[in-house]
Amino acid sequence: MTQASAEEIERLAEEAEAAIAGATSLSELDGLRVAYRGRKGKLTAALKGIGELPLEERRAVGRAGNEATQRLLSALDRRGQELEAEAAAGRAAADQIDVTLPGRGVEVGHRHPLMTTLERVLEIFVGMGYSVVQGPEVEWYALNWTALNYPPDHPAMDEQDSFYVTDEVMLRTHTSPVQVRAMRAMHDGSCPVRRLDWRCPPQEALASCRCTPPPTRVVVPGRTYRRESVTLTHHDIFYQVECLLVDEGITFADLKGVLAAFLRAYLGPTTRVRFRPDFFPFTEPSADFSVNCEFCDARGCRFCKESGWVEIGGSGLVHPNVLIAGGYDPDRVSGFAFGFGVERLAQRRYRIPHIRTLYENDMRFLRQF
Ligand code: FA5
Repeated sequence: MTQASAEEIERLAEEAEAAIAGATSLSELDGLRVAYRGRKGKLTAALKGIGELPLEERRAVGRAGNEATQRLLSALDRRGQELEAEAAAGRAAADQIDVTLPGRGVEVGHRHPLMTTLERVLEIFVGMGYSVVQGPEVEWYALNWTALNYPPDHPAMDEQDSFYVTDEVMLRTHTSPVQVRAMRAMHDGSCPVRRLDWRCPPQEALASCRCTPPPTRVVVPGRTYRRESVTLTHHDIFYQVECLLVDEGITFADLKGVLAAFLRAYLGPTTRVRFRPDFFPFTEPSADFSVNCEFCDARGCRFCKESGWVEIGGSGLVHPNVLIAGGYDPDRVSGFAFGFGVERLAQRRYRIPHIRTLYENDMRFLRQF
């Protein structure tokens, strides 16, 4: 092999520079580095026999070789930096966020309107000094009826058609049995009333009392069950809230005051409240209570059965026999109680025409709350 001339080496350098300038990737660039400067590269080969040249020529070829190597290195370096910059710009473009795109929303869950209603209701009563207590949904017949002064086979039981588990056990039709449970819970630990079988005749409760129970002031939320067809305002499962106050000297005026204060706190200060005589075996006297219908502005509609009033619940002064069942002496104390439907209240507050929508879990409905 004859040694390349200085001109040939310069041409090689030009060729390499052109190839490097046209490289489109870092790996292609690396290939070119190997092709010219590698152990078997073109430039390396062109400079191989330089030692055998006469001195003058060796100087010229040597200089050309050094220049060619410098040009090659700086061309590789320059193009390398350009390609790195292009790659970085590409990555940045790919990572860019388009802030004008609509966001991917995260759906936040929230309380069911019935639970919101219940929480607010309890908050109001707790604010008035009542304690929240609960009782079982599967209840003794003796507490759902007998302890509440229902004589055997009394027709009033038919008004609350029931689901029975056994002859003695049923799904409670109202939260009123918790009245008796709450009163007995006020007796001190040593009083036999605390340990009485719930099914014992009510008179036994008072007869066996060995203490003077303090006043009972409770509010009782809970689910209740009745065999009923579904209408705009009736369901077979529904929530009630019961309120019971037993103390010395409680009158119907206290009942009206507390109830009206509660209804106005929950439904608004302009709410009109109406009491009408009613009958419940466990209160005497008894009254149902209604508020003005919001759907028709009290002019009369399907929701209020054309009356302009929506019945919310029943109330009255606790019957002496129920005080006895709770182990209280009716000659010493008196009390009031009332109970109402939570769905009915929510319907009136949020203008929900059909109770069923509270149980269907249709998201289009629930999202409105
Ligand atoms: C009672 O349940 C009595 N325990 C209330 C009571 C308590 C009276 C304390 C005196 C003292 P009534 O059956 O009327 O009463 O029901 C009370 C309220 O529960 C009704 O006014 C209504 O708001 C609601 N309610 C009754 N039945 C249903 C039903 N099927 N679906 C939805 N709500 C109902």
